[in-house]
Amino acid sequence: MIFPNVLTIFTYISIPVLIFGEEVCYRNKLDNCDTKKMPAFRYLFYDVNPSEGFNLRRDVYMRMAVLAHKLKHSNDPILNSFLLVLPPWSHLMHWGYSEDPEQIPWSTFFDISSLQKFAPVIELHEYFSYLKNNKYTKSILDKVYILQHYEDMFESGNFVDKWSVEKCQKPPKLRFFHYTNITSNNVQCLSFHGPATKLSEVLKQDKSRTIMLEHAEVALHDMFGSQIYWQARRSMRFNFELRAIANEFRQLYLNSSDKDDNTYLAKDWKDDKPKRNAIGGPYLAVHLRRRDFLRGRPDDVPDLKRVAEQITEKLEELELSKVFVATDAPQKEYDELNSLLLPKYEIYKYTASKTVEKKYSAGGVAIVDQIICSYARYFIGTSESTFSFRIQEEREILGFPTKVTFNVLCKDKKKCKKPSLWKIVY
Ligand SMILES: Nc1nc2c(ncn2[C@@H]2O[C@H](COP(=O)(O)OP(=O)(O)O)[C@@H](O)[C@H]2O)c(=O)[nH]1
Ligand SMILES: *[C@@H]1O[C@H](CO)[C@@H](O)[C@H](O)[C@H]1NC(C)=O
Ligand SMILES: *[C@@H]1O[C@H](CO)[C@@H](O)[C@H](O)[C@H]1NC(C)=O
Ligand SMILES: [Mg+2]
Repeated sequence: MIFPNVLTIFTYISIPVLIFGEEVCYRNKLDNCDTKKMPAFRYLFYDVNPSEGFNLRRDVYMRMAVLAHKLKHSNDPILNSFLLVLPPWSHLMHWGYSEDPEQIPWSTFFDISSLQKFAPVIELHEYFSYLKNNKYTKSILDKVYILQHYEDMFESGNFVDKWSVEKCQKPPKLRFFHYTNITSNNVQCLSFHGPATKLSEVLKQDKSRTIMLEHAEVALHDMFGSQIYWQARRSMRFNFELRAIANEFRQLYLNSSDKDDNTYLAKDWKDDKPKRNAIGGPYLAVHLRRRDFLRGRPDDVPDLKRVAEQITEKLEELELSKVFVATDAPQKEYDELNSLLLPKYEIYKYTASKTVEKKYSAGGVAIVDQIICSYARYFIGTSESTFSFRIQEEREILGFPTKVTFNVLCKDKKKCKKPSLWKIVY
């Protein structure tokens, strides 16, 4: 399996120069720099509240990627030398884990060269390699900002964008990415309200070469659903092999191919053209979110009998016989749903081989589920699930008419929330 060369970033960013030490060496002021050393970048690290799931983390990435994209295009040498360091995936709540952190790099799930066509990103292990090449045995971050919400914001109703270094609301955590060899002697709490790009004000006044932002989810989108949001989103192409696994499943069980379904994408997301004529494979796809949603959102999640009714109704209306179900439900619940459907309907579920599961973890399996849902003729998601949101976005990128995408399972017919419609912008 060939993975994209993550070092291609150096062909795409003009090469400045670096000195390790207190001072940052900027590319416009090369005279102060030792030109024989490594490229001089500033490094922006970030992490997200540990309890957040994979698909909200993808959303936080987009906010940080938009920030990194804007920094890179800034004329200010203090700002345009930043690289965004991708936080490895460890201990995700839904993925079932043991003591040792998994430290899964982003290349396991995403096509790094695609990400790099939008924002200057590198993996943490690459950063480690730079350090090692320079005989460093640990990483001491120059500055850590722990983002926190203003405490009085909601009471005062004062939602002006602002930031200030303040007293920490919680004792700061001094462990980063589950590594023991990353530390910092300079940790501050940053009360923050505003879009992620406002963090450039913080990064401008702080000359540190390595800066970590903890709880990056506190920073918001500049404009959710804007053109730049969609560029960041389109750059998040999945890893090639995961796409190939999903395509094989479509072909083998669902008689679905890009040629018949009119779901071709350009090789490079930058060449994607606006379109609304995707047909999709001859199957209905349902994302059925269960487990913690059953407890956490009892008013949104229907029982399996209602789910079976809605599937049947839609298959009849679309004159289809196949339904693909992506779900986190235990096998027992899936079997029950299956038994509630008439035998004339065929129900499909993706089950990963041991090899795929080992190589890609629960995260990769979930991505294959998401991809298969993306190519269906009609999609029904689960209300308020970020897993479903990401599928809807993927379908916008593939060019489906909105009415076959923005649908959710209903608790009952009278209490049916319509999902928000986030149309793609080019
Ligand atoms: N394989 C698979 N996993 C799922 C599915 N739905 C949820 N999950 C798992 O549960 C997690 C849900 O968390 P998250 O990504 O935060 O989405 P949300 O909680 O639905 O908003 C996913 O990351 C998956 O690990 C599904 O349809 N298929
Ligand atoms: C920190 O530890 C990890 C895991 O042991 C290792 O892979 C990495 O290279 C180390 N970083 C440095 C800078 O030595
Ligand atoms: C698969 O799809 C093609 C194209 O729509 C169609 O001609 C063919 O009959 C289908 N095959 C099966 C087995 O349904
Ligand atoms: Mg979640």
